[in-house]
Amino acid sequence: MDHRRRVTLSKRMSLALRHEPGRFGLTLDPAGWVAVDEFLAALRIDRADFDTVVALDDKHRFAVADGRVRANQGHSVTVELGYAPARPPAVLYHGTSATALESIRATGLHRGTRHHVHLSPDEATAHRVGSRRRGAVTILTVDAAAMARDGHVFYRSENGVWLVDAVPQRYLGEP
Ligand code: HQG
Repeated sequence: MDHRRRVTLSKRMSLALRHEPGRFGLTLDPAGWVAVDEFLAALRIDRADFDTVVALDDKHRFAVADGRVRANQGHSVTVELGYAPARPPAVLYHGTSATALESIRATGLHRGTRHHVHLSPDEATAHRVGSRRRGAVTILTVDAAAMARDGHVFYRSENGVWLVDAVPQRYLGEP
């Protein structure tokens, strides 16, 4: 399977597991899992292709365990992922488009349609996240140590993305 096909399949799988399971006739359990067999039938993907996407996905977006699959993060549907609160590194990063900066400076980072604000452990990752947007990329630093001290709860997804409810503007800076 070539790279393009893998990306296409990964996007469809993400759509089904994060945002619109109903569109594929699927129901996720409360933690976001669905049986692999059911998932493959619903998306009309064969097992070998599925295994390839899961194994080679550049961000390890999918977890497979006990015959079930789920997305590690990124949901807009309600799920309880069950990650334990975790102590973040002192600084985390957020990559976004330069055009969002003014609004972010005014109101902080909001989670939008997703469950959490997504933060990256390093600038390079944040840059890749921000590059999904049009135009120039901006990297913001997040004073995670101060946030944690002030009682904000952080989670780290299975695939290394840091999650938090919101980032008030006073914790934001520039690298
Ligand atoms: C922006 C991808 C204006 C925020 C990535 C972002 C990530 C504001 C956008 C994961 C704002 C939300 C999540 C404010 C936040 N004013 N804009 N006050 N607060 N924003 O896609 O972080 O490839 O929901 O900066 O790698 O871009 O899907 O979040 O640009 O890990 O696996 O609102 O999605 O992973 O966009 O990306 P998103 P994100 P996958």
